[in-house]
Amino acid sequence: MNYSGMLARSAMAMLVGFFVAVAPARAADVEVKIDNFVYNPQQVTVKAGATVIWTNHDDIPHTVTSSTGVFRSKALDTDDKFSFTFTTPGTYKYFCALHPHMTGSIVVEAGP
Ligand SMILES: [Cu+2]
Repeated sequence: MNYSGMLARSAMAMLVGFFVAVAPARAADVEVKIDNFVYNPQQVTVKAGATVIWTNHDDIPHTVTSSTGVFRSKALDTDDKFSFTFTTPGTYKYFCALHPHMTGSIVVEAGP
């Protein structure tokens, strides 16, 4: 192999190494939609380390408020998002502070 061929090979190896290094090693994000006064899906099971992202699709504000004070969003306007990363296994119930009949829960299982 000539010199430029070796250069091309090592450049390729560096590129591959770069993409492996930046690949995120974490649990997948999970989305919950707020639609028509309902959290959908109402119950979600995730692995520890996962981030849950709520998006308000209603044209009135809602919140995502933990029943035990673990997390609390501001009032989310239309298309606003709120996210929280769950690191500790357990069951996390939440509700909408503006419409307390709206409830949901996140079940967090021990990580992989
Ligand atoms: Cu609400």
